[in-house]
Amino acid sequence: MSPSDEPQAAAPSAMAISNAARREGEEFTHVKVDEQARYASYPASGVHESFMTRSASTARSALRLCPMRAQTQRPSGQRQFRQWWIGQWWIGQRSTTLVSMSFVPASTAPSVSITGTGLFTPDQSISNDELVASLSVATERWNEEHGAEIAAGELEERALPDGAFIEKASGIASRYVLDKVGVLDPDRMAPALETRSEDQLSIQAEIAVAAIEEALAQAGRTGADVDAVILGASNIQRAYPAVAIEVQMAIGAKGWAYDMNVACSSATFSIQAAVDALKNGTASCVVVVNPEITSAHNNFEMRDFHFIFGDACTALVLERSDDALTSDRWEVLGTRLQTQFSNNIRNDAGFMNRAEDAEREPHELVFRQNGNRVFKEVCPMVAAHINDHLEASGHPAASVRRFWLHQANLKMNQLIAKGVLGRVPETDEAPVVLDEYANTSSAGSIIAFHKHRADLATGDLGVICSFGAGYSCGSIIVEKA
Ligand code: CO8
Repeated sequence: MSPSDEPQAAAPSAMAISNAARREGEEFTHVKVDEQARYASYPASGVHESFMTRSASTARSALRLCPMRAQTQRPSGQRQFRQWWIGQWWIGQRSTTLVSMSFVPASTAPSVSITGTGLFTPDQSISNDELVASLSVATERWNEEHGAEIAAGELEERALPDGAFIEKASGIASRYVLDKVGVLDPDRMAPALETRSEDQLSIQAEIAVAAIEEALAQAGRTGADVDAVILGASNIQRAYPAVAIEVQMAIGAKGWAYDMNVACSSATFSIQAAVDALKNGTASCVVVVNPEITSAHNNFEMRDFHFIFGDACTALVLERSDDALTSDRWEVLGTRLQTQFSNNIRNDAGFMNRAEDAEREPHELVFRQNGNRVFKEVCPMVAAHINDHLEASGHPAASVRRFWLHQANLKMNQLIAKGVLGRVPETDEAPVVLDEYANTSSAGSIIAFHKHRADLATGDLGVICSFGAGYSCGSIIVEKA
């Protein structure tokens, strides 16, 4: 008898699940068996493995285990997943259901929702053509200035940038920056940002407040309702005091605030921290804010990097679902983070620079990467990450209506979505903002979520996913309430 001939274990009825749930001491008002998860996989390791072993002497007998999941809803409205295994033993055509194994205890932590999003977009934008024109001038000057070393073979001549390459290789057409004039000045190649005094709001705090105001308005909240601010970004304006604490003061929030940095994954990592704080009761209304001033640490002098990044700031309000004032609420069904060390994206600027024996090359103190290797290594990592997260949460990829992916490279996003869905995604399934915004580091996936969620309906599932330096990867499964 081949595995495909084996009879399938019968799905327990909703009534049976309900009864079993009651035996666990819980009351459920609604039980829905997730049919698509029924035979999705077999246990390959751990305690269940021994049950899978067939008897060598009785080829016509076998034991089969099926993973089962049910979505349940408590009288309070809180929804969650229950998992268990059902076993079936059969000899020839006769089968007996043997076990309905124990429930995995479901979390009793409260449900958490995203109740507002905000976006700050600088008012200055640079097209690929403008960027290429400026770098071409700078490159020709550099080659001229270093003509002798180039002729002596001590330095390599720098190649000119190409606008057609940029759009084809990355999908980026333009980017917003805080200061266009400084970036495009061939003698400067960096934004000209004012140095502010201690009694002025810092630039990073200022753009954070702008995004937060929009997010709070959506949530029907004011700064006085907030009792935690988590500021995540790929570079923070200063070492201390935390910019998050400055933002906390500026919006009139209570509680606590801190900065954190996981590069492009700073938003999803901050979301998980916010969700944890809300679930464990250490905060009741959390603002996550991602002010990315990438233009201040991008290398506009190198054609490999000059086109990649743009500035923007996103903000999210997270609250316990029961506390939400808005009906436009996105319940967080699960969060998952992953890191794996790599030198392929690196910036060595830091407080140790002035104490180091050897002076570092200027290009080491801004963004640099081996983009091709990042592309090849990160795409499979992220697709596997999302697949594992969805499977563990009981949501088949086909049930996900939208993926709000990190916005680094269009081809990367298509490859990742294909690795999850098994087909090329429709534009609608993995919306793109990088054509207009370029890579805004941690803000990218949240810009996509902010701009492309209004059309989804109650019950629609989505995944916010970031990835980048570290390597790091974070996914947040959300459901429109
Ligand atoms: N114009 C013309 N030619 C160019 C240009 C250009 N602008 N740039 C590169 N080339 C050339 C290269 O020199 C190379 O030439 P040759 O073959 O002679 O050596 C050729 O084009 C091909 O280069 P690549 O193989 O590098 O080209 P790819 O097809 O790989 O495309 C990309 C390059 C677009 C960079 C692509 O590799 C990519 O997008 N990779 C993924 C990158 C990524 O996602 N990185 C994540 C970084 S974001 C992050 O983690 C946050 C960090 C913190 C934020 C920092 C803010 C500043």
